[in-house]
Amino acid sequence: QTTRLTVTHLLETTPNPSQAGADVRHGLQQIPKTLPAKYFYDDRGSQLFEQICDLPEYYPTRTETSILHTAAPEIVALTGNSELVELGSGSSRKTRLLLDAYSQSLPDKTASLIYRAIDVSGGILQQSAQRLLQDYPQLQVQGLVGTYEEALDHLPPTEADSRLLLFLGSTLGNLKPQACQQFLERVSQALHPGEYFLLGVDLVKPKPILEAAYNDAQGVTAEFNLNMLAHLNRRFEGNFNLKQFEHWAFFNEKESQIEMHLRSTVPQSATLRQLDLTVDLAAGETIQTEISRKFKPSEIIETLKGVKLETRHTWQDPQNRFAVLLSRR
Ligand code: AVJ
Repeated sequence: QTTRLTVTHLLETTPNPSQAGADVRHGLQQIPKTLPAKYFYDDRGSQLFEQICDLPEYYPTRTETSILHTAAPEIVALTGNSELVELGSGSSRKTRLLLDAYSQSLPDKTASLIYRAIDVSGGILQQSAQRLLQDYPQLQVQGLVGTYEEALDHLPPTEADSRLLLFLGSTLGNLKPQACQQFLERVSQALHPGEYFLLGVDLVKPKPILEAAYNDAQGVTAEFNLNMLAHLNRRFEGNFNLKQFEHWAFFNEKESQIEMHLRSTVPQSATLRQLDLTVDLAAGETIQTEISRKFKPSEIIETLKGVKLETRHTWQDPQNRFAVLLSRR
């Protein structure tokens, strides 16, 4: 039997390890202080995120899943024999809907389906890949542990007729407009003409619904937010005292984005020894840990068009909470 799983660690092959944490240093020296959202996702953070996805208040995952349930056979019909590449694969739970549809379209039992999963969290990647192999006998999985940028630069040539690049869950919303534009340019460059991009985005909606989704009653989102400091403590020999911070999330209507912050409840300082960095915080001072932009479909279609990605189909739920767009390079 051939090997059906390979996992490559891009982080460990980063040419310049002295750059590690440069983004943390930069963010903590900004006014106001910020931290990159990707630091949510150590193995513990990815687990907490999975819990968030099941919360009653957190509608995006459930809504996108229901959209994909309907859309999957249509996506297969539109894209044909494609390998799947996913940025931020996590548990790959939603991907299964596509794998189901693609598996059914394979010509015979000897044909194979290729799935390249990219995630910064090696633990969740390994675990999800193993589960997929048990459930999909014709599947070959390549795991790439690394950031989106690293992965887009390391995409191997396609073995199938085409490629479908997945970017689900509205992770695009974590990027400010300029970074978003640059990221999509990179996506477009990574695709050959005729290949596809499937994008899931959360849509603008009334503030109470949005704010409830990021302030759940069980406090899982608060724990997820605070875990970023625990991650930094582990990763960079830090001493952030999690008890002296509180979760703060609100919808900024002007920017059309949820903002998550960690608010210092006392005057304090913390050191990240490995970065040789000490940060001082006043009582009430905040560190922004995430923006989660909420989009209008027309605006996204325009942005995609600007980077040569032509939207072929848009699916939305009946309440227009979330949209899934299929674009072609
Ligand atoms: C995975 C980035 C889309 O912004 O809704 C969930 C992350 N943060 N609850 C989002 C998140 C707080 C999520 N994204």
